[in-house]
Amino acid sequence: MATPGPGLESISLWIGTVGMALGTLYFVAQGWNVRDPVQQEYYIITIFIPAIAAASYFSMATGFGVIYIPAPEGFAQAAIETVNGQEVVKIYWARYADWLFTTPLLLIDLALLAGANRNTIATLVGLDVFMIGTGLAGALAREGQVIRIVWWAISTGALLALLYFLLGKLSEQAGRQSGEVGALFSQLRNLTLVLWAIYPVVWLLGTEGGLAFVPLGVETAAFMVLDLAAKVGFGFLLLRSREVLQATGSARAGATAD
Ligand code: RET
Repeated sequence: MATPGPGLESISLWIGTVGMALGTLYFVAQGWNVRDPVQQEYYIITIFIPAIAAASYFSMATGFGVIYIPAPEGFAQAAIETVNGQEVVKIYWARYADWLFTTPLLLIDLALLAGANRNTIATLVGLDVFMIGTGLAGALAREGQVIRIVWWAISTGALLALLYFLLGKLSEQAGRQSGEVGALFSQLRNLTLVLWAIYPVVWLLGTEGGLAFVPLGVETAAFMVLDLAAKVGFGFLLLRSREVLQATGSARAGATAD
């Protein structure tokens, strides 16, 4: 019962597992001979991102990262399954465990590139953890569809504040970096803005929102593609420019507290 059956859902979870594992191995191989401590910092952070996701995807593919909750009031019939005569909704909780750790790590990568100060980093990470935490509350809430969507709105509010901060404060701090660091920052920031904004839409239209406009298989595939792009795609773009990464270290060494 707990293992996802064959089909798009299961295939997506296995592609996610293998893709994240290959991404991890690729970053490890690429970073093996890196001796510069500033570059190493980026490798350490960026290697853990797909590594954590690979574990999370493996847990979902094998049925551990799944929980069935009683069908909340107001849910579309298409989002509901009947298991042992009970109406339930299948929720992949392991996604949130993954995101809770990996999204702050992605933001720390961006913040390091931008040469951000501690307060900026703390604000970004705080908003992010709040966003994932309230998203998890929404995913597990049994009090009815309306309550779940209120959780979604709270979480999306945190996302909007976070994206506003990325565009404002963090970009301003990145603007003080050299031209090529600034260009890499802008590229990764734009990728983040676009990809992150799609997550709440998939959630709302998929099973979690109870609307079930998008079936669970399609939703699982969509999250898998987004996760691979936001983690492995992001890491690939970041780590391929070693000279740029190194330049951020000399800028940081020369920077005074701001
Ligand atoms: C949730 C719940 C509903 C509201 C919002 C959400 C945002 C999720 C985001 C996730 C980003 C994940 C990434 C994973 C890395 O690969 C939790 C779906 C706003 C933005 C980038």
